Amino acid sequence: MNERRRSILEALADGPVSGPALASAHDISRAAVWKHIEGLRESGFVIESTGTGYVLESIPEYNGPAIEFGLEAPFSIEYHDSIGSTNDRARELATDGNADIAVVADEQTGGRGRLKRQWESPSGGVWISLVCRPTIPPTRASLYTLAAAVATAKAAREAGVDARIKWPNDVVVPLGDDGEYRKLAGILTEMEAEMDRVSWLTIGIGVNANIDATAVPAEATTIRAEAGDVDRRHFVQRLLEEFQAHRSEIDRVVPAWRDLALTLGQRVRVDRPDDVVVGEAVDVTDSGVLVIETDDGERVTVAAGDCEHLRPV
Ligand code: BT5
Repeated sequence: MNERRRSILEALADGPVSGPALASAHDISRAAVWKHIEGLRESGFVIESTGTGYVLESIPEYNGPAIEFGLEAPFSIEYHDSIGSTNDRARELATDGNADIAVVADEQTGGRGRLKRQWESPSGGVWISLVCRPTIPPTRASLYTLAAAVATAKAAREAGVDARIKWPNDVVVPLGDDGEYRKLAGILTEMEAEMDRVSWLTIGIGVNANIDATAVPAEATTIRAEAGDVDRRHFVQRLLEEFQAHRSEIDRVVPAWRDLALTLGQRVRVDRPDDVVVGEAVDVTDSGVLVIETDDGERVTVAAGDCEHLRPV
């Protein structure tokens, strides 16, 4: 939504406000005001014309302009009812030079996890990919993924779910006290970079929101199952606002991540491409690398891999 349309919408929300008053406040013609009102109506905003002017009666439940309206983060929203994968669309936008766009879909027909795994993405979930162009070296890129995990966990906690983070970036709900969990959300970050500089990042976030638990794998859970349905428009706004707060103060990310971590203190097994590390997860470094103390007392750092929580020995 462009700035003028957003400003007209804000005036309507505080309305009634007359066409001539809108025209003079925005320094545009009455015909141009009418065009904006019609455009907003086409996007699903219900705008009544009363004797004293226009007034906003309701906003659409979940689409691009609805998410942008009231959003306090500098992202524009590209919304799709159905798409193959929001990450694929985000990649196209990134390679075309765009930044700070969030691609949002109600349903994905080809949702992807890491290593080309399938990601179930039925209608009712929050499937979103952020296009970012931070001026950082590739070694700092994982902080953006951790920021997305923190933002997702915080938004889920506000929705009433006991969301925690499993290293590096799964948002999970604990089952009891021994490190077991069900997965609520996953994150898939892709990037293009040179040796010393990131060109772009696409951060794909999949949250099982208003979905029956039977529509996701058995070891997963949904916001519906944990806390009842969530207002997805508000959820996405809060997620983007928290992401913005953390990326603009990137040094806050790891402390915030630690506060939400379920993995620290757990016995873990991390599968790396060429070996396996087993031990206690004792810390994450300032760049998001996991520190594991193995059974023979050695400290091993792990930058990436599949992490499994094990039962204590
Ligand atoms: C992830 O992969 O956890 C990253 C998932 C990222 C999905 C988002 S949705 C928006 C954007 N567009 C995309 O196409 N992708 C991103 P990974 O850690 O590899 O986990 C994948 C595994 O989780 C699968 O092999 C299944 O076992 C399981 N899984 C599949 N669908 C699931 C779901 N909806 N909820 C929980 N687990 C699921």
